[in-house]
Amino acid sequence: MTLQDDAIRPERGQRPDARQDPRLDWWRDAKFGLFIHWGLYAIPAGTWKGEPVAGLGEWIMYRARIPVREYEQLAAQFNPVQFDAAQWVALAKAAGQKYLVITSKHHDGFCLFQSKVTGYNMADGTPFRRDVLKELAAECRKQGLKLGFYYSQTQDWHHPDGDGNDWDYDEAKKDFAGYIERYVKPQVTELLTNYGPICLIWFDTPKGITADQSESLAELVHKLQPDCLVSGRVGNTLGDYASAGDNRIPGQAVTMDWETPATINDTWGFKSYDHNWKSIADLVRKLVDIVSKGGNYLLNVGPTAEGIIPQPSVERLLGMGRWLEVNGEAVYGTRPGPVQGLAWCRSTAKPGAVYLHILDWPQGGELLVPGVKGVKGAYLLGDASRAPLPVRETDDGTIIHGPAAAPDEMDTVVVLSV
Ligand code: FHN
Repeated sequence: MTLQDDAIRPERGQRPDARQDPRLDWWRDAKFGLFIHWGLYAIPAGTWKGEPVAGLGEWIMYRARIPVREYEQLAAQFNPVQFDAAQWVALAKAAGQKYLVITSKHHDGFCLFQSKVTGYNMADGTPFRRDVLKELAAECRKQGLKLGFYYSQTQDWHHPDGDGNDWDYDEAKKDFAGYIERYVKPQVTELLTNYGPICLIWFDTPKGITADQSESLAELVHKLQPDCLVSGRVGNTLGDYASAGDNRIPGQAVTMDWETPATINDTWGFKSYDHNWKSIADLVRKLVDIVSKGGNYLLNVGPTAEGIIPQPSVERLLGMGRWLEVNGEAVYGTRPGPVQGLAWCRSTAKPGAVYLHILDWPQGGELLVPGVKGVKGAYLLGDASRAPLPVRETDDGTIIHGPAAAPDEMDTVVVLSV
């Protein structure tokens, strides 16, 4: 296993002393989480003044250089009457996801939570007048899902001293340090005080944040909730775990705790005309690829302004959940397996078991697995009767005789007792 990979920038890497930290054990076993990007950008949904705006949906304010005074008026229209925290949490559960991370504040500065330092928030600044994070926190507790908050610590296009908005504010006059002290820290404190146990804070786009600033944010999180994890995107290699680039999967197993944040279509925040949906098979294979390399998959949905998770996302998450229902044993709680670097196969492992994930079933069903020896037995995880498959050891590894045709076109899991 390598320590680093191109997909993971060093500054978003893991704090070296976190590598053996037992606070991460639940996260190391969880493997699959739900990311939710939701905010005012769901209202324009990729179109501003009748024109489609290129790029990610949640970046519309930046891409169209929308003045603060204009953009913030969207808050008066944000009334997601269909929002139902119970449904969102139930969807994550049915998908087999073990934690949920939602944008408490994205780069546009709008907050989904009630905050004493700004009225630019869901509970005080919209007709909805509800703290959706409170409702999600209650539901997560009820349904047994861990809850984390995304928080944009560096970029804030609404705050005069936040990073990124050079069309309303003069960058040279910004007091970024003051913004971190008097705005970011009080908000992080609110998030870690008012919503019960929070499993992680997902800081993002560190950009020019200094090492001292990153460190003081990580320290604040750990002081308020010692078990709360900090994402690698707090910057300066000070996260509890590393963050790969968006939708990036390392080429090989990595000796770090790491996660790939990813989209089901192309955008994070809802865009009405982004229909570039990945297939269920593609998503299952990405999950397995990531897990076989030691990572977690944080897969995103972008609800609409009404509070609906788009149906294509729902269908795909439920499809993944159906696959995990049968094959979850080969995903949750596993570590990278001994078979690495093959195009047709991934592997995960637990004490006493190796799980071969066959992505491309060989014609005739004879699996030649290099490098694995001492196999005591083999069966298909999808076979409830656990009928033993013939196994033969060779000089180079092991040959397993499976069914002639692929039992599962997405990924057939063969369990080896070792
Ligand atoms: O700029 C953001 C983007 O909008 C989105 O939130 C992703 C999620 O990983 N993070 C940033 C880009 O890497």
